[in-house]
Order: sequence, then C-alpha cells, then structure tokens
Amino acid sequence: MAWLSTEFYYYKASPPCRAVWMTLKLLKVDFEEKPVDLLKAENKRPWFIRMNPQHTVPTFNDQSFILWESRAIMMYLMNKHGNEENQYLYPKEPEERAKVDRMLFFDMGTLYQAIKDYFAPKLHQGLPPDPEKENLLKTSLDYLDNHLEMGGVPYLCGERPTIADIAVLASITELDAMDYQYKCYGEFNRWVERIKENIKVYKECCEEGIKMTKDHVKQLEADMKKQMEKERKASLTKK
Ligand SMILES: N[C@@H](CCC(=O)N[C@@H](CS)C(=O)NCC(=O)O)C(=O)O
Repeated sequence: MAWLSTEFYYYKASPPCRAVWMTLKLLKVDFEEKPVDLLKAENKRPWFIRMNPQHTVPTFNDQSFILWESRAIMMYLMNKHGNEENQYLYPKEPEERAKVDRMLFFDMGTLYQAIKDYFAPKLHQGLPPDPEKENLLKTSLDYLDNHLEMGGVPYLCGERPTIADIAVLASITELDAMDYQYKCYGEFNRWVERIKENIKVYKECCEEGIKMTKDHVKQLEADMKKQMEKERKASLTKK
C-alpha cells in the first residue's frame, strides 16, 4: 500500500499560511512542510495547478484529500484533530461555534480584504498605500476594538482563544509587516499583545514571514525611487 503523507504547502510571507501553520502546530499535527516560493511563481507550475487550480497557498494535502482556503483548512483541522485538550479552539456547542464562525468570516471578508486593498500599491509596487481604502481598514479595527471593550472578555469569542483569534492575529501580522500603527485602538492593541504572548507558536510561525514582507517592500520602494528619478531626469533633458 502506498504511503500517503500529510503536506502543508505554504509561503512564509503569506498571512493566511501563517494562520494555518499556527493551527497545525497548536494541534500537534504531524505534517511535511512544502514551501512554495510565490516570487518564483512556483504556485503556477503545472504540478501545483493540478493539485489546486486556484493556485493559492495555503494548500493542504491530507493523504490525498486536497483542501485550500485557509479558514476552511483550520475548520477541517479542528474537525479532524479536535480533542478534549484543544476543543476550546473551536467549541462544538452550536452558539459558541457560530460566534467563532462569524469572526472567521468577518476576518476573511472584511478585515483581511481591507488590509489587502489598502496596502496593495505598497506590497506590489513600492508605492504609498491607497488613502481611499484606509477608511474600511479603520472601520474594521474600530469594530474589533469596540467588540473587545463591550465583550469584556480577553479573547474575541470568550475567555479562551479560538481559531478566530488565530485567523485575525495572522491578518494583523500584515499590519506589522507594513509598519502600520494600531496602538490608538486600546482594547484591540491589548488583545494583540495578549494573543502574541499566549499563542506560543506565534514567533515560530510568523516572525520570519513578517521580515520577508518588510524586506520585499523595502526593495520595491528602492526600485520605485530609482525609476522615478530616472523618469525625472529624462523629462528634464527633453525640455
Ligand atoms: N482566501 C484565501 C487567500 C489565499 C491567497 O490569496 N493566497 C495568496 C498568498 S497570501 C496566494 O496564494 N497568491 C498567489 C495567487 O493567487 O496566485 C485563503 O485564505 O487561503
């Protein structure tokens, strides 16, 4: 019988990959790391597209069951590996679980989307973020700040962290990579400090990827500066 492995295809600089990676580590799943370099377009190679036609990371191959979409992978991991010790990360009781699901969908559809849209020019071209898109990001952070203040509990869905805290934390790591300040959102900022401190795998799964994005942006900004200088000189010689 063929030996079937459990493989995690990921790129360290990708926030959704960091969310799944932290979940895998917290659940102590045995898996093989399969780095995919997006800058070298490894995700566009035929073997990868055969596995995931959407060519996104994270992609998870659990003994030939292939799954992508970070939050779906996190839910699957909990459904498969949840036990008495870790079930608090994704409670089974319908109302408690619904609160976690709501926050996961908010993270994916609103918060992370706002982060991606605002920073797209910086991340892809080395240009300043799009000021017209900042409002949605501020609204999302404001909402989280109020949610935590009104809830009066240390984590997004209660007394203990859940996979929703992990997903939101992973999204927030992109703000760290972009040097975006969020200290003005007091409760939210305290939550970020608390979750980073209490999710022991945070450093291992996030810090290198944050640095990769910072370095990538620095390089793009330097290239953009050179390009603009070149264009400025060219326009002066034309006059
Ligand atoms: N909603 C997806 C987003 C995945 C995604 O867009 N990943 C990016 C890296 S952060 C990617 O793979 N981009 C390459 C591509 O789309 O070709 C998830 O949460 O897994």
